[in-house]
Amino acid sequence: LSVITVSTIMGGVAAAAAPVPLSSVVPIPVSATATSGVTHTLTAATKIYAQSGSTPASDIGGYLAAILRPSTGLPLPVVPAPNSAPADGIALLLTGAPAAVGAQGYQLDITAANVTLRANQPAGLFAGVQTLRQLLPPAVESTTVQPGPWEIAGGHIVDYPRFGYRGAMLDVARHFFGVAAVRRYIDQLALYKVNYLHLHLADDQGWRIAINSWPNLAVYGGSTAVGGGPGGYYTQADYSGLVAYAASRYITIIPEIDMPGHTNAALASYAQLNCNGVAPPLYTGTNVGFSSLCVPLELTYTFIDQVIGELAALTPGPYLHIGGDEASSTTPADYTTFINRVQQIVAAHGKTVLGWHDVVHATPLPSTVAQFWGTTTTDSAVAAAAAAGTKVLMSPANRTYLDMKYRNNTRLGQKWAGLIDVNQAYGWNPGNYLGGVGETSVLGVEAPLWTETIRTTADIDFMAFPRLPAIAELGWSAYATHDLTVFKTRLGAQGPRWRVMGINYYHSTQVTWP
Ligand code: TNX
Repeated sequence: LSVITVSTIMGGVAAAAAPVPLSSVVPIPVSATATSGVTHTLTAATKIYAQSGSTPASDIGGYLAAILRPSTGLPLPVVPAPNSAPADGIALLLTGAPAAVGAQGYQLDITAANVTLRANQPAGLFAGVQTLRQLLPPAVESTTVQPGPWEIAGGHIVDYPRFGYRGAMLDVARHFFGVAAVRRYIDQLALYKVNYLHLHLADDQGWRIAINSWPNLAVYGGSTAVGGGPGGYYTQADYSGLVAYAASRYITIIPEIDMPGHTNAALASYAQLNCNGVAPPLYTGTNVGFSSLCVPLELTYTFIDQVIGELAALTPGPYLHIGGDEASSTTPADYTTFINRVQQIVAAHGKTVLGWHDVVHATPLPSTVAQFWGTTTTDSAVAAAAAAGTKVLMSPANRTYLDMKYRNNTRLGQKWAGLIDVNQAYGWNPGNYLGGVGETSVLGVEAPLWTETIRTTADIDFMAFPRLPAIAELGWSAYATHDLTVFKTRLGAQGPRWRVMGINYYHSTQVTWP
């Protein structure tokens, strides 16, 4: 493996002394073979050729051009590819990719004459574009013109994901994050081939999505946050805009309405949803487990049906997340009754249930996915569900929780699941971590960011970087490539790129930052 030499700092931006080696991409590709001595250089003559007749391919070409133009100052026109592979420029083709790369993978060939990216589906082209982006010098991420040269190391990459689901969760309920902050996070996720963004839209402290049939949820239930801030919510137009923006980055948004617990904001907004008919006050603390929807009340299910109906209509993706965690104010019998009924409501609206793994204590539908958030490597109820066919999304709290502190003195975050620095975030295997939940039961991995202590985009950056790329690599890269030392070299090499991008990352002492 070659050493990365990108760190000549001039005027605050790293100028490339040598092309970024193929071996430095995060997540590491399935296979990457360098062609020594060969580089491809972007010039004023470079064109981006997109598969003729494919709107997604030309949109991806436009996305790539929009990243490259400001820093390179090159025109980089996006034009239809000729029928045979073009002799020059960057080609984004939906022909000729190996079947083995599947729907999300790609093949990338870099020669002196051209760059040829091939995929079976647009999602694969998008993933390959992220690899290409990381192979350009960090300065390519700048929003102002930089000197170049814009060289890419020659070679051949074949790459596809280990798991189809690579996710991140953002809690917009404890503190609200507006459209711009979520877009910023979506763009960061895309760079590491994350393809699902789970939005935790409602909790005790806030309801963050307008529901036309129950308007007070957002207007009143969304009016505050942890610590008593002003809160906020997405209009349905805002939310649809986020869904579309994410889709343009090949990311599917999964909305979560957490229930029957974590529902104080809803209960405060409508007195009639409470068993005693009295609305509790809004809540701005950080306790959990004190609220519950009223399980015996028929109106509860009318309410859920209408909320789920509106959310389903806003959601092109397959999943709706129903929460189901920490329902300590609901009896076990009521919990089962409730979850089983809500699963039927979700199914009636044509969606697949995702729930925190507590839902396995009810009767999961065959399609229900359980998101494991425990801190142990054994859970007999989850293992039994997996044996019966339930798929598991892996978010072990002591590995993937981006709200855990890095070290005792980390200014932000919590410690209940332990401290999580890079070694801890990266050092596990999602495919055999939880007893009785083997690789074939694992849908994928997700890194949740709870926001009791997180208020700004700088805070999100700090908690997500560098741990999010570690979790993203566990989700994408074959376990045969798993190597902590080599990973940390590649991770450190991302630092200059994050500096150019203005990402406020944590300078983990477990990583050498060039
Ligand atoms: C537990 S993880 C929760 C959340 C908190 C988080 C804080 C889970 C399913 N529930 O309500 O925000 O801990 O780390």
